[in-house]
Amino acid sequence: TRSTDDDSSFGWTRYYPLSAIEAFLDDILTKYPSVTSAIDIGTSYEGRKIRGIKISYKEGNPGIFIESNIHAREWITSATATWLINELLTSTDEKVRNLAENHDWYIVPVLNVDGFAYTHTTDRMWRKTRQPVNFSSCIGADPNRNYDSHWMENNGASANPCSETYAGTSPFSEPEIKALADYVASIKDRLNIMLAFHSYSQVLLSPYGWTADLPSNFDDLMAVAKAYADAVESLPYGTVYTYGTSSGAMYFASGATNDWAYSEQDILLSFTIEFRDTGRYGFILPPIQILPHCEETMAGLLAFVEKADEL
Ligand code: ING
Ligand code: ZN
Repeated sequence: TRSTDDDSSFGWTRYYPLSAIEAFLDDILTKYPSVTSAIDIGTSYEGRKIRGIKISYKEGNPGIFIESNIHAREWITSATATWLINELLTSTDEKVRNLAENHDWYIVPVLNVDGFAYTHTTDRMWRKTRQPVNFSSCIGADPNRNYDSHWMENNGASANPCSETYAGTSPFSEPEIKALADYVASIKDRLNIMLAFHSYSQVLLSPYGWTADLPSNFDDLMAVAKAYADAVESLPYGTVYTYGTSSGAMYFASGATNDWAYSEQDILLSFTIEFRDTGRYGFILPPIQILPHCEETMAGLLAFVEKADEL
C-alpha cells in the first residue's frame, strides 16, 4: 500500500501540497505537449514559482482565464482547477470535448503559492499572502483586495495589516498579484471570460464589489450565472448556487480580481465563484466531496460557456 504522502501519484480523493501540484503540471505538460504549454506567471514574495498551464487545441479560440487559490486556505479551488485541467485533456464526453477544443484555457491552479504552502505547514486557516508589512508585526495582505481597481475605495478593504482584508501598502504591492495582472494584461484581447475560484458559499459574484452600481451588461452576467446555477442544481447532488453582484450578493470589496478584470481589462464576463459548501465544513471541505464538487463544477461551466457563446 501507498503512503498518503506519496507525491508520485495524483488524484482527487485527497488534497495535495504544492510540490505534488507542480509535479502534476509537469506530468500533464509531458503527456500532452501538442496542446499544452507552461505559463510562467512570475515569482512569489518567498521566491516560489507561480505556474499556469495553457490548453489550446486551435489558436484563436475565445479565451477563458481561471485564477485559483488566491486565498491560501481555499483548497477545494486548486483541487478543482487540477481536475478541470485533467478533464479538458482526457474526457471523451462530446460536450466536454467541445468545451476543451473550441476555447483556449489559461489556468493558474495556485496563485497564492506562499500562503498555500503555509496552510500545509503551519496554519490551515491562513488566507493572505506572506509578505511582511514594515510598520506592523502582522504578516501578509489580502490578495483579493490588492488589484489596482478602485483600491481601498468605499471601505471595501482594511488599512489595518492585522485584518484579514488588509489591502496591502499600495495597489499591486503583492508580487503575486502584480505578476498575475501583468500576465492577464498581456493576453487580455484573447479573453472573454475570467473566473476567480474561491470558497465557500455557493454563489457566483459578478462586478461590482467596490460599488452598489450595476455593471452595464448586468443582464448578460446574470444569464450566464443562472445557466451555471441551474445546471449544478439539476445534478443528483442538487447543490444550490445563488448569484448576483459581489456587493449585492456578498459584501463590499474593493481591489478584487473580478472588478479589475472587468473594469481595467474589459473582460466582460468576469466572475468570482464561491464553491462548496455553505458553512458546515467551510474551508475544510472533506476530501470525499472533491469529486462530486468537480463534477458539478463541470456541469456549471458547460452551461455557463454555452450561454456565453450565444451572447
Ligand atoms: N470571499 C470573497 C472575498 O474576497 C468576494 C468574496 C470576492 C467579494 C470578490 C467581492 C469580490 O472576500 C472569499 N471567501 O474569499
Ligand atoms: Zn476567497
